[in-house]
Amino acid sequence: MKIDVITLFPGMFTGPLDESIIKRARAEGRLELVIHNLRDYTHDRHKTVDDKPFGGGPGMLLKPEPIFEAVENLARDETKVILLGPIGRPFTQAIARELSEEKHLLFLCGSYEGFDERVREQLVDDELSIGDYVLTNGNLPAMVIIDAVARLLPGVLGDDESSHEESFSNGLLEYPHYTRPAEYRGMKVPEILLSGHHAQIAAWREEQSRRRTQERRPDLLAQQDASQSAQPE
Ligand code: JF5
Repeated sequence: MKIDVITLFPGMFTGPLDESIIKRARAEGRLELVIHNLRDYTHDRHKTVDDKPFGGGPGMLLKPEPIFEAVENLARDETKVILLGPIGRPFTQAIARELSEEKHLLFLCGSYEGFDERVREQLVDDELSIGDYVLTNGNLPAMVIIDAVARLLPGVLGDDESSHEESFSNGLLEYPHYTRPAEYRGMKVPEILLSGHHAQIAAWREEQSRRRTQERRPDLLAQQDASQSAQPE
């Protein structure tokens, strides 16, 4: 997969996406990631990217011209152009799975007060939020989404890192995990996990997942019930 990012702060991306699993995915050619500076698409001496809002009010908006030029320069027919910000639809693991099937993603990272609405009307295919809070710009949200998508690309996770039993893969939170020693500071690993009874272990884990989800994220169970009782259209 190819991912392009258009940002005012390209330096923010070096580091987080240059370590660990994402570093390996890039080195192996499974993910091609290129960061572009929006200022490179300006033509004036001051490399102006923002301006005051029509109608007045506080703050600045990103002006449309550099963004249109950048997107027109980088996007192809198959490109999905994604805007990040608090008014986007909530990003989920299901959206991560869908995005991981795309050939080319282009992330537009806003700053200041955001984008001229014509960018949304003409250039943007989807607008995503990573949660109900406000950040200084869309760079961290872009990195979060790139990380969640890249680890789902074919061959990126090794067998030991498999995403099959992790939280959200079955709509539930993960069950508790233990490793050696079997007793540590008086705290014992649940007997069932040492028993070798694979079917009973699986049943225990499922029960733990349900309990934990009920306790911490009842909204996830409600969603599951809703999707299981939904009538086919
Ligand atoms: C941003 C205008 C972008 O604050 C966010 C954000 C919160 N959840 N998901 C994204 O993005 C930065 C702020 C204001 C555009």
